[in-house]
Amino acid sequence: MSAVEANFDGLIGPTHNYGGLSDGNLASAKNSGAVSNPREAALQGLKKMRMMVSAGLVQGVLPPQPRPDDWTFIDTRLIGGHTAFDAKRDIPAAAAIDPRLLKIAYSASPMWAANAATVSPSADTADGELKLTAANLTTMLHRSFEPQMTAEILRQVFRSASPAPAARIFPALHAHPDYADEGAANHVRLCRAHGEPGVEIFVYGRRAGEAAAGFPARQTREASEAIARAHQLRPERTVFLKQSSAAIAAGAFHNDVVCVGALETLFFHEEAFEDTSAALEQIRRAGDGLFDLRPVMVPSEEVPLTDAISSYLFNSQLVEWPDEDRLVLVAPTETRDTPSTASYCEALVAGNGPIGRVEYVDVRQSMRNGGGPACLRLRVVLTDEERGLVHPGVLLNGDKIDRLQEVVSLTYRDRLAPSDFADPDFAVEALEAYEAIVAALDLPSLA
Ligand code: SUG
Repeated sequence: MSAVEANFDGLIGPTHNYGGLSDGNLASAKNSGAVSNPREAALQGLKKMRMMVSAGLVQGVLPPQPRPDDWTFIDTRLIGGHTAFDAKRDIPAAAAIDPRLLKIAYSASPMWAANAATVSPSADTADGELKLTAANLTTMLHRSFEPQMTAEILRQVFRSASPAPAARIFPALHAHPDYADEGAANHVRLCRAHGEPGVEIFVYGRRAGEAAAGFPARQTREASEAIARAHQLRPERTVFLKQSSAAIAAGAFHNDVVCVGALETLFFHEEAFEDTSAALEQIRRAGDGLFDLRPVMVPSEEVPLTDAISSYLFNSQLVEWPDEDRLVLVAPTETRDTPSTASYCEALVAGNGPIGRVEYVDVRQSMRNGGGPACLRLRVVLTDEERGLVHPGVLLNGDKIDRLQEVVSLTYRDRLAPSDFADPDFAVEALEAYEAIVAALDLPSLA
């Protein structure tokens, strides 16, 4: 079946800030409290999307979520017994009661679309239906407020309630640490061609009930298994791998910080998996008859784990580029600025392996919160028919990107400091900017 891999990027929202909210995410901790520039952040993201569109790739966008978030105030009783949020009344009160919760209510974290859902293309599911499960994001408090709205956005984008849906959208798994799930950031799909059946690889950090010291492992094996069941994946084509605890301890809070895969290629760090040779063997066995695995392992000797994590070499998009024989790695500029990863990349493309070029993109505003190019996108393989059923408002072309740039430039601030959160006028401004974005995407029912 002919199919394309579409990237749906999260549009960075008007409240993008450095909250220091993610334990185990070194960049988030390092930049905690810094002044952010939401306008520049969103424009950097849009520039990346434009590059993909200009190359002839299919590019979609997912809207931000409204922030400050009503439910953060209501569910935590930050507004006492009131049942609806009122900016003028509640923002100053929240700033006095619990500034951290107020910051959480403002988090623009839905921008990292790789954590929105796990996606199984129709070629992999027993009933031939494209399936997505929204991630519950239970591990980090600020992210645990995302899943309901994420599922709603996905339902609208993939028109799941219509008589001809593009995809089936499952709500998030039960919100308990045993089912902790962070979506596509811990999921890799390999295949010969996007429209052909592939192998789905789920990478987990711990098992249900397992307590580990140090940074949290955000994905359980049980969560991944539950998704594989719901998505009707063929067991013999599904692989569950354990992420190495060394990687988590070094700051790889998702597998996509140390590994990325596309088509037959798996590009990963030597210390990404608990047992590398067993992992490759499992993948080969599952892919037998479907594709020939092309592993590209980056040795610790050439790129120490600490450099891999600070440069985000692996948090790159690995893309089949129109008119190019080999894959293109869309990497953050930090990878070019880190000596070990820069020289690794030079040697990589000079060799005759499956990766032929590196394209560097500036997403520094997001990177300072631990979100590279790959975090910002959700990959969805779409057959021609499915693509035709997607809500057209979110599929981008140059004109639509122009429009979004205009809205961002008009409605987003270029300077946001933590003290601004206590100002109710900022809350009103941010919600208005959100409404302008969803209107531009023709998603008015999300307003
Ligand atoms: O969940 N950062 C995000 C970054 C997510 C990156 N996604 C992938 N690797 N796929 C996180 O840790 C920081 C927010 C703050 O501190 O304000 C944050 O949520």
